[in-house]
Formats: sequence, C-alpha cells, structure tokens
Amino acid sequence: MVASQTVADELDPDRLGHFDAIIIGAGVAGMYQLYRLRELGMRVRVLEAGSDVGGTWYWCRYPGARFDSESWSYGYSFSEELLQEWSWPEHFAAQPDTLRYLNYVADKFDFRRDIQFNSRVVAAHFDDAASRWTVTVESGEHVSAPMMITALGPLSAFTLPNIPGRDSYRGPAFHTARWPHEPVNFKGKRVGIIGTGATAIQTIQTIAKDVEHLTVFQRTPNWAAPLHNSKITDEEQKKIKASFPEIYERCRQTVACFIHNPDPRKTLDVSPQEREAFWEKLYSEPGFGIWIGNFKDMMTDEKANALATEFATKKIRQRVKDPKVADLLTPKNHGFGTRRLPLESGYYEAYNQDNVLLVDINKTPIERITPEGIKTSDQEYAFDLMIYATGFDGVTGPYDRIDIRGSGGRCLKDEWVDMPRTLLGMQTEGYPNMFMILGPHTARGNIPRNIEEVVEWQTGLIKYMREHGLTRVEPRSEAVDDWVTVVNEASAGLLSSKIGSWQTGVNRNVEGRNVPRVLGYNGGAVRYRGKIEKEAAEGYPDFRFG
Ligand code: NA7
Repeated sequence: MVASQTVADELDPDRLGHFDAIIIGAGVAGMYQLYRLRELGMRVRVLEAGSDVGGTWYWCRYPGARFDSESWSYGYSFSEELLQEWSWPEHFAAQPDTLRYLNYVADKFDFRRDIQFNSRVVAAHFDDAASRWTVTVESGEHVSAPMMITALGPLSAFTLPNIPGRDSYRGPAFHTARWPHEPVNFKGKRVGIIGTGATAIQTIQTIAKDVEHLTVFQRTPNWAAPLHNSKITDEEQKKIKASFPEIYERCRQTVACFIHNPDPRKTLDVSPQEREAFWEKLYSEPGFGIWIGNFKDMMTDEKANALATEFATKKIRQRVKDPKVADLLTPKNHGFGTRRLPLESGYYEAYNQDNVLLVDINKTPIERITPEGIKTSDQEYAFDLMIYATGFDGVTGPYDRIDIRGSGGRCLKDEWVDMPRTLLGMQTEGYPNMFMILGPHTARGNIPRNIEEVVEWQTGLIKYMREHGLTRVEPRSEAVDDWVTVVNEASAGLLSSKIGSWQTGVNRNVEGRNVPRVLGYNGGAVRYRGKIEKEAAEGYPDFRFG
C-alpha cells in the first residue's frame, strides 16, 4: 500500500505527472481535502511528517490534552454515516479519543493509500515553464504536481525556549508538541515546566496529582475559565446524533462557528447585579460561553473589558488560597479574553497543593538550563523531568519553515517577513496553484468547521478550472491589496489585535516576531462565508486564470 507508493516511484519518468495535486499535511484539513479531490477523480499524494494521520492530535499527546470546543461540534460533518457511527465519549474529548476518531475516519475512507508518512516537506518550488510544483521532503526525494495544497495547521511549528544551556540537561525533556508515544510515569518525580499557556494549563492540572513535586516557571499568566467537561450519557448521545443538522446550522450562524455566540447586549446596558449574575452563569456552564458568549462589547470596549477582567480576577482570588499566588496568576498585561482563552479543570486549585510551586521568572529570571534542571537568578532547581510548554510560531511559522518559491523564484518567507499578503487567506499572488487551508487571513474559530468551508470552496475552484480547461490560477494583485485592507479593517478596534500571542504571531523565541500582526480575518465567519460565496458565484473575478 503506502510502502509501494513511495516518492521514489514518482521519480520514475513513466509515472511523473501522475499526480494532479500534492497536499502537505494529513491532519483534519489534509484528510478532508484528499476526500474532496478524490471525488473530482484527481490523483493525489499527501505528504505527512508524522508516522500516521492526525496532525495536531498526532503530535500534541501531552497529559491532559483535550478539546475546548464541544466534541460533537468539532467532528467532520460531510458524512451522515460517519456522524451516526462515531460516538464521542465526553462533551470535550481527550486527545486519545480525537486521535482514535481521526484514525477511524482514515480507515473508513481508506485515506492511507494516498498518504506518504515520515515525509517532512522542506521545500516547494514552482516551475513556471511546466506550471508545476515540485515538493521536496527531508530525505531529498521529491514529487511534482500542477497543484499544491498546504494543510499545515496554524499551530504546527512548535518553539523551544532560547535559554542558554538547553541541551545540557541530562534528564528527559519533552516539548508538549513532541510528546513521546509511550506513557510517561510521573510518580515520585520532580518535574519542572516552562510556560503557562493553554497547553501548560492542561498539563499542570493533570500531572499535579501524580508528581512528587511540580515547579511551574511563569513569564506571563493567562486568563482561564472552567471547562465543565462531562461524560456523554446514552440519552445525550441519541439526542446529539438526532440533532446534527441543527448543531451544524448553529455553527454556521455564529461568529466563530462554535455553538456560542456573543450576547447582543452591551456590558453597561445591564445593572451591576444583572451583569454579575450573567457572568456567574457563564462561568458555571461548559465551554467557551464565558469567552465567546459574553457581552458583545467585551472584546472592543476597554471599559467593558475592564469589568469582565475584574470578574475573572475575583474568580482567581476565590479559588487560589494564597493571595500572593492568586495575584501572580492574574494577568496584568492583557484584559480578559484578549488572548485565546484556555479552559481548565482544576488548574487554579492545583496551586493550593503543597507539591506545586509557581515561580515568577520576571522577578527571578531563568539564567540557564543546567545538567540537573534550571538555574534562576536566586536558586537552582533539580528535576527528574522537564516539560517545555512553550508554544508555537503561530500561523505563518509553518510556512516560514518550508522553502516556498513561487513564480520566477520569489521566496514566500521573505515576502511575508512583515505581513502575509493573501486573497481570502487561500491564495497568494505570485504562487500559482498554491491553495492554503487555514493560511493567514482566513476566519478561524471552531477549526474543523473553518476547514470544511475552505476545503469545499477551494475544491469548487479546482472543479471550475477543470471544467473550463484552466490550468493555472493566482489572485489579482489589486484583489490581494483589497483583501489585506479588509482584513486589517476587520481587526481594527479589537482589543486582542494589540496583544502579543500566537494568534497575532508573537513568539519571543523566534527572531523578528515581537510585534503583533493581523493574521486572521476577524470580521466573523458569517461575513467571511458571504465574501467567498460571492466570489465563486461571480465566477472568481479576483483571480487570474491561465
Ligand atoms: P501558548 O499559549 O503560546 O503558550 C506558550 C507559553 O510558553 C506562554 O506562557 C509563554 O509565555 C511561555 N514561553 C514561551 N517561551 C518562553 C520562554 N523562553 N521562557 C518562559 N516562558 C516561555 O502555547 P500553547 O501551546 O500553550 O497553546 C497554543 C494553542 O494550542 C492554544 O491557544 C490552543 O488554541 C491550542 P509568554 O506568554 O510568551 O510570556
């Protein structure tokens, strides 16, 4: 099967040209794109760095990894049979269940026969004369096809902290995005973890009860709110399976494709008592309601945001016994919800345990990593195991890590060094026949919903080209300019636009990535859908064909 369809086969001149498209990545996006291109009768090769399918859910298998979005709103919606066959065990599934699900999908639709694993893409070059992309993997082998679809994932380029001595540590050290496939035993271990983002929060709350001692090195605290996960009962399961049309319709109508949507009221429209009661209700309910279902001005009005921030601060104080620790865990440099809000299950309570220590590395900076552990300005810590929960070079990072050369040898990394330029987040000028799934400047929220939308739209464009005998497509320059303006305007006034996070492409471990950039279309999924549907209905006027 896969073994017999190697890249080397493709080098056989008799077979050269057999592929109609190359997809990079076999995660949620790559697999769905494969499904849709197969429907068009295209011969597709998927190149995947991992040894199996799953993307994010293949790599990020750290303890406690799980959805923050409702499982039943997250799965693929394209197959009624699949929807009925698969049963999510919990309202917010854990990573092993999600990976099991993606494997189930890969088996059911026989995806693996078109996927080449252990093939990290390092370069993709467009040949103008032949109008083909040649895509090279780490081993030096390459494949070529007229079309290339990047399904890289916005969070796949993980970053290690640039701390001196990092390689000198003698014990095991894992980044959360490269967690071992074998179980890691925490019993009796002294563990150090760097980072306090969504990933660290899930890890910390999960391992705190097992470790002998856990030291958390925090640079910037993040806001977090309760997930309120629970098992799905048989009765709920039946109800969910009977309601998929309504669930997906709901996701289509909301701003970020989740089941949650902003409350139409403004924060100051209601009395302080009513506000408090509303927030208490949201805080006690499962999922992103407290973030996405909050008052509609929470993300745009400083005063409104300050009140929500006050509420969230109070919650931390209520839950963390030591007021000094509570204060340390309270973000001071960004308001509630202005970074992607991690959902937690007992995160704050973990700090009430005697075996958990929070170290503020702003006060006592990490000087170096030593063979035994970590040396801060005032102390040396010895660990049996270290965890880097230090995040990702978000959105553009995965593109920067591939040498992508377009028409005339132009280099994507150089062109995007300050700001990416795209049309609808799907294509970029000068890179013909390169289709991006969740590239910069698309709407992002409930990721599989966004993926399905983009994949279906791009498949529609490819179908249109095949029906009209067109072999080359790229966006018109003026349309790209317009889209960049639209994207920037949609982010203006959003409090989150000014805040450094992976969503704004800030990562202090990566040179030149210190300043927030607009990397998503923030005008909402409904408006985004309206724009892409109009473009298709009008016969793709913003694209140039050849
Ligand atoms: P995040 O949310 O980007 O968090 C990374 C964390 O690591 C964050 O607390 C960083 O602090 C910290 N970090 C990074 N580098 C360092 C160094 N050098 N020293 C100390 N601390 C550091 O990534 P996650 O993986 O947690 O979550 C990513 C997304 O995955 C999440 O939003 C969900 O959508 C799923 P900083 O804030 O930079 O001061």
